[in-house]
Amino acid sequence: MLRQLHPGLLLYSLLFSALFSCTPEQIAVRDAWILEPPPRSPAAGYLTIINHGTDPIELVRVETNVAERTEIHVMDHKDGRMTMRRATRLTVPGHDEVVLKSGGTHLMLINLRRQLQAGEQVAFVLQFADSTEKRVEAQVRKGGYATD
Ligand SMILES: [Cu+2]
Repeated sequence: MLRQLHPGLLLYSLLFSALFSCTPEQIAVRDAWILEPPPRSPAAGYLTIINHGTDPIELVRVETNVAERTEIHVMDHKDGRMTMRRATRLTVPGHDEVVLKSGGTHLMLINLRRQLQAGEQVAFVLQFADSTEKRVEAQVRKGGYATD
């Protein structure tokens, strides 16, 4: 024998399944900031990318309209010296995070279109290999500032 489902209960169960079928955001970005550069110099940018998903994610492109281009730079140890090298992508393993920080991996804003001043906010778009785009705001800070 078929019993009719109460309409309210049906709506409730639909909402319930909708809530649990949508996946939470896989990528989160926090603590984005830029070190205030000396005049006519490139600027270094730092941030933390968190991957909440199981699969690795890859940052493939970074853009901001304050610079002609933004590169991902990684540090290499060579004969006891640190050198920086451009990387074409940055991988964040599943359930992990990558911290871009002073002395380590960083963003390099090359050919700034204007002088950046401490206190201002700069918008960035981060593009990942799966074509996810993430907009972040980075604050310009003076050197020696604690990162968080
Ligand atoms: Cu660099």
